[in-house]
Amino acid sequence: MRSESLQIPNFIDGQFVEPVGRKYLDNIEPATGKPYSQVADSDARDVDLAVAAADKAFVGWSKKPAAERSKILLGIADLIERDLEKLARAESIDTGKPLSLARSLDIPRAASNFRFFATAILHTESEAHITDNVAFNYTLRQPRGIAGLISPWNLPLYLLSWKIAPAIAVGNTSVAKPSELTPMTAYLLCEIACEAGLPNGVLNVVHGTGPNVGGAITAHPKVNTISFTGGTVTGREVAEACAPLFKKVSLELGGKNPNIIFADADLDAAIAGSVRSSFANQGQVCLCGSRVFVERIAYNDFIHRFVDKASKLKLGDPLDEKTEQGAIVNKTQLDKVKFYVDLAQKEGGEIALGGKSPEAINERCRDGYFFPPTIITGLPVSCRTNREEIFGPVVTITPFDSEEEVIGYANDTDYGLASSVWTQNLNRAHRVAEKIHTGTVWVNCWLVRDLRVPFGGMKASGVGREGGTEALHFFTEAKNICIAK
Ligand code: TXE
Repeated sequence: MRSESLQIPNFIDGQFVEPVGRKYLDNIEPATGKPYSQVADSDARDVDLAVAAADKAFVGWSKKPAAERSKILLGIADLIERDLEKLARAESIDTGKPLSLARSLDIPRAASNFRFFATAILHTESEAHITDNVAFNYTLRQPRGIAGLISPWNLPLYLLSWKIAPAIAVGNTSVAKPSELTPMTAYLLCEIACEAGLPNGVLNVVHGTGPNVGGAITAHPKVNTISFTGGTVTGREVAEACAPLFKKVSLELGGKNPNIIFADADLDAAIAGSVRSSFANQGQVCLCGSRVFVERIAYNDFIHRFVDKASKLKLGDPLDEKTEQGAIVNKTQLDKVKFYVDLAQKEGGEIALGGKSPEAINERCRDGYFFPPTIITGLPVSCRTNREEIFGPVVTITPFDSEEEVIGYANDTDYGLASSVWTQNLNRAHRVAEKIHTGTVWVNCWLVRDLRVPFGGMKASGVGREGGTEALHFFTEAKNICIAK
């Protein structure tokens, strides 16, 4: 365990450095509600230093053969795996998520992100187009320069590494900004990057608030590529800041994802999958299915069994091995969850499970931000609770009678990130998947992630795609070279 008084510094040009203004923010452990470290409260001056370091490093890094870049990224992946336990514990303390989840999902995925892009760059192809009798064209995909990478608090190392790995694999340098609520594993990653021999300035991490640091990154004229994951309201601000500077932008934003259960589904699988998709990470995953729709003939049976299974999830101290539901990330987010549970009741909803703050978990967690899995029924599809992103352990369940009706419900939202469909009818699965307006449709599963597939949202859930070739293309500039015959 680290010392309680740790002050998390910035990482610029391969060195851990104090923020220029020497200011720090408290870093609070959600399970206890108490500060356990501090994080640099940086500003535009620190971003300027990071950009200068990234700029200086670009020529050397971008010219390095892919095989050499690959080797360093593979080294980072190995070290993340070596430090799995330390990183998982740090992630659990910082976010409130169960240690078992950080150990089985977040940290292994961070290693996979580096390994995936480290090897992807060894297997790229370049397009060639022959213009009959006139010319020969080929496409060069070159690194763009400095990438600004802004990530949220729900899956800190998982999502930050999902941006850093492709950005630097293809030869860019980077200035990353983790969420100020969950900076610890980004700090530990910088130690790993040094040990793996990543050249100075390729990865720079500037900690601090969104407006001060994120705002300075999006406004910086030398940062020409921005990859952002976070809330939709912030995403709009990022887009507005980038537009006049013609930056290339990828936005992965919120969701209000439908989870559709047809009566012909394997109900055991659908219920187990729905409990996970509703409450994993306390519902704080942008892909969580927060609107559950169940075909009316299976509705009563589903609710009974779904409530029963969700009620058995063990809410507890995130560091307890048996805990399945940890703490909400901070008080603001907890208050937001409570607000929506109150609103749901004002809108006519009935609480089928949860809905109230739990008894104290234990002495250590007496002041922590806990809220139990909450299931709400009886709400109209178009009410606010069913339209606005809550981002907590709260789902609504609504019956439907026909395929057409439920497709209408699923699409009746400003968001379009992901959906799940549970059915044993293959034709129906294809039909429904085709008509749902989300970037990902899972059929008879949830959160199955192949890093090669395009990942991203439609409508207010974002712009652009991450993953596989999409990410390699996003972080490079395509240049056509036309040679006359
Ligand atoms: O996220 P923010 P917040 C949703 C969820 C949540 C809501 C707000 O509904 O309740 O968003 O959460 C940085 N310029 N999601 O406020 O602010 C910020 O410091 C540049 C969904 O915590 O979007 C952090 O690093 N950057 C989501 C990152 O943006 C700015 C995950 C995301 O924080 C900035 C998190 C600015 N002006 C919340 N302001 C998902 N889709 O996974 C803030 N930031």
